[in-house]
Amino acid sequence: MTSREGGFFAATYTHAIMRHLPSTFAEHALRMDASQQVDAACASQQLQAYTEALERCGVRVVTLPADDQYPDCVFVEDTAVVLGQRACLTRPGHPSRRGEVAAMKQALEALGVPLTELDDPEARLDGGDVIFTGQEILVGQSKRSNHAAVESLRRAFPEYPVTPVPVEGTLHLKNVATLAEEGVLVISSSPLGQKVMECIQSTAHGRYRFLQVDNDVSTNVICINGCVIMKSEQEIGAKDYKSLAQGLSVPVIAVQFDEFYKADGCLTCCCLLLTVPSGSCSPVIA
Ligand code: CIR
Repeated sequence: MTSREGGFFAATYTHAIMRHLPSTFAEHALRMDASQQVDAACASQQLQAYTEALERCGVRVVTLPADDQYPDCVFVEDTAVVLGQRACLTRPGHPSRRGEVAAMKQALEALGVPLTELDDPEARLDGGDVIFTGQEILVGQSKRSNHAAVESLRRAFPEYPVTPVPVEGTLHLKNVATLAEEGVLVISSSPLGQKVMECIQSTAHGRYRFLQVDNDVSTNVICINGCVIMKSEQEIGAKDYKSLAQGLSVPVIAVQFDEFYKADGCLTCCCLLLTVPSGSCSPVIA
């Protein structure tokens, strides 16, 4: 549930939607840098550990079947934006990913989640560009997400301000910033991270504390039910690991996710977190 009373934001997630890894993932997932081979078996193990970490944070994980036609379909975050108990389906910026939305639509309907769609056919949006802070919606303006999506989200969620944030040189806004706890954004001290921070400081409606880490790869964390799931020390290095583990006021769980990073996937990208009121789910959804 989410509450805006008195500016307080608390989210209690009940469910996470994930998707199995398609057999086409290692060979055909979209990648900005194809120099490193993806190990599909290792990716499967990492996904299993990730699922267990989500379950430890108290959500029921619903895993949809993979679809080999869509090598990137494991990155479910990009197919919908969830705010409170409502969701808006996206129209992913890369044409090869648009067909992934249908399975998410079906899953959200089965869970009884009220759904809207982007009402402008020109709107392009990946969920990886959207940070809901509880006070407002920050939307990366990247190669994947455009201004028409900002306007569509304003109409879909008129109760929240929507703030565009230019993102250049990386895939999504959440590659350089995520919400870690109420009012706290993790941000990279890279030039892009600093630009994003300055934009949020000067144009956002909310006021945030920025927890700085050295590297973009360290910034993507999952804020879930009073915990943070973050990447392992092996993946992000001792300095950034310590900055996060000591800089946050909530317990952290670390997982290894580097096989997905080779295909530009972050931690947040493999789940869609939801709050489903009890009694609204259909019995069979996956
Ligand atoms: C893509 O290029 O669309 C995928 N290979 C990676 C998507 C990652 N999505 C995310 O972090 N939200």
